[in-house]
Amino acid sequence: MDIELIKKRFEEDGYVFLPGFMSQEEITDVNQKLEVFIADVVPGLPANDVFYEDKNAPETLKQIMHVSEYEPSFAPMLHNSKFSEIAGQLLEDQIVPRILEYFNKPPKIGKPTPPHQDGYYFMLKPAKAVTMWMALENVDEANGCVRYVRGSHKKGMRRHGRTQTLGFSQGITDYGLPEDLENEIAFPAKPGDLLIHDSLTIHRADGNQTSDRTRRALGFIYFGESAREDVEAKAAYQAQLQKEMREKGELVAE
Ligand SMILES: O=C(O)CCC(=O)C(=O)O
Repeated sequence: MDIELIKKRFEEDGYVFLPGFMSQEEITDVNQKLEVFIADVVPGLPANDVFYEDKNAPETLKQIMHVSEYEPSFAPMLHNSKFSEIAGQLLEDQIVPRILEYFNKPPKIGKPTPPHQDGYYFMLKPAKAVTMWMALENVDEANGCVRYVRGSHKKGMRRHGRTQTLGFSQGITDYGLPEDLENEIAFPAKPGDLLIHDSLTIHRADGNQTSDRTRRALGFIYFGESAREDVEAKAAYQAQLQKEMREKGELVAE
């Protein structure tokens, strides 16, 4: 797909699907590096950057924040790559690479991703940011593929409230209106397929209902340089969130 078509789809729908964005060889390499990182480095990372469905069971790993900071060999992927290039083209701005994250939904217990808009977490004015999500293995309805609500990026920010989902603390409180359900589209993906969405696009995913498959992916976030972050509001929000998580025993002591 050429860049003009990618931009057109992104602007109209609020997302774009790019099959085969990374080759099988590249994905094999990424998966190998991640496996070593998860075995050797992740067990020693601070609890607020690594989430497990069950914090006493390492095999239930569900999310790793700041992957490229803890494993610098991933930094070029976020900062200087075909991912960052396309982010700049879509945002029509200089970009600020924010984070490379790892997402998993372990078999049977991997929880749903609540319906949300990333912009609610980002707190930007204007809401100029994109998120990319790349499958690291086969992802479908059964193990929890991403679902977008087409055109939702044009309808403003919805009301969000606290969820019980570790790693996705905020969800749209009235999700499920007819216009949500009519426009929701599931995106099964193969390893190397890339989804890109606007920071106002509503998205969610089901839990992993399979008994033997994980659902691994990488997430990339880019802000437009002209977007301003509300730093104070964000710090207050993060502090409140961590307090709540500590009180509920979701964060292990560091
Ligand atoms: O991995 C998922 O289920 C969803 C990820 C997500 O919400 C995001 O990348 O913005």
